[in-house]
Amino acid sequence: MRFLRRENLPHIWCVGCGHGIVLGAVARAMEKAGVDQDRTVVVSGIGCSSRAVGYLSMDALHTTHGRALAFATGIKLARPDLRVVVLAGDGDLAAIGGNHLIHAARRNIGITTVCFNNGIYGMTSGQYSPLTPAGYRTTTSPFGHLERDFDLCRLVQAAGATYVARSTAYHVHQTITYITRALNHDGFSFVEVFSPCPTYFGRFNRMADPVKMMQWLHDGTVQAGQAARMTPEELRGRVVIGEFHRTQEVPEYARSYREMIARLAEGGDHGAG
Ligand SMILES: Cc1ncc(C[n+]2csc(CCOP(=O)(O)OP(=O)(O)O)c2C)c(N)n1
Ligand code: SF4
Repeated sequence: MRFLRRENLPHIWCVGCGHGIVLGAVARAMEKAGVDQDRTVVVSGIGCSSRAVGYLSMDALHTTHGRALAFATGIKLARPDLRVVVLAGDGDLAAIGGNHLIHAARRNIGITTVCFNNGIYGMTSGQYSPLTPAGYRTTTSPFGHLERDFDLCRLVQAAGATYVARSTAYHVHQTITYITRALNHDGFSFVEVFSPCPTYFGRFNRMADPVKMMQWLHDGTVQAGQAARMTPEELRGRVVIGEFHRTQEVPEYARSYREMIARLAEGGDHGAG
C-alpha cells in the first residue's frame, strides 16, 4: 500500500488494538479518493491513536495533546491548496481539544478529521474520556462510569460540520467508504470510528479478548436506516452508525478567507456592516 511508511513498521499498538484497522482504512480511503501524497498533510495530537500519522508516507505533524485541529487550522489557512487530515483520539478531540473541534466545525474549514474512538485515554493507561459510555469501568471509574457520554457526531453536526458519519473497526468497508467521502468533501468533514482497546477498556469490562470486543462492536451497533424503524426501547444501549449529514451548501472557510484577502488587496471594501 503506497500510503504506508513501511520503514516505521512494526507499529507500537497492542495486539488486538483497533487503531491499526482504522489506519488501514484511512490508507485505503486515501487510495480510493486519489489523494496526492505530495500535497497532503496529516496532523495528530498525542495518544496511541495519534501515532497513526507517523505510519503514513506524507508530511506529518505529531503535535501536542488536544491541539491537532489548532495546528491543522493554521496549515489550512496558510496553504489552502493542501489537503489537511487530522487523525486523533476521543480524549484528544472531545476532552482537551473539544473547543477546537466545535469551532473547526462551526467555521466549516476544509479539514478531514477521523476520531479513533476507544472510549478511554489509552496511552495514559485507560482513564475515562467524554466518550466513555455510562456504566462501563475504567481505571478512573472502577465501579462503573456515572457520567453520560457525548454523541460526538450530533455535537459536531450541531456545531456546523458539513459531513458527519460514524462507523467501527468491525465495519471496515463502511469505514473506508465514509473516510473516502470525507476526503472528497469540500468543508469540515468528520468520521468517528469505534476502535477497540482490549488492553484497558476491554480488560476492565470482561472483554480482554480482542474477539469479544469485535463481537461487542457488532452486537452493540445498529445501522441508521434500521434504527429509524426501531423504538427508543429497542435502541437503548445500542449505538447508531451511518452517514448522518452531508451538504455542500456552506462555503468552505479557508477559501472565503483567501477571497477576502484578495478583495482587500485589490482595494475592495472591508465587508463590514
Ligand atoms: C497537555 C497534555 N495533557 C495531558 C497529557 C497526557 N496524555 C497523553 S495522551 C493522553 C490521552 C490519550 O487519549 P486519546 O486521545 O483518546 O488517545 P488514545 O491513546 O486513547 O488513542 C493524555 C491525557 C499530555 N500529553 N499533554
Ligand atoms: S493501550 Fe489500548 S489504545 Fe493504546 S495501543 Fe494498546 S490497545 Fe491500542
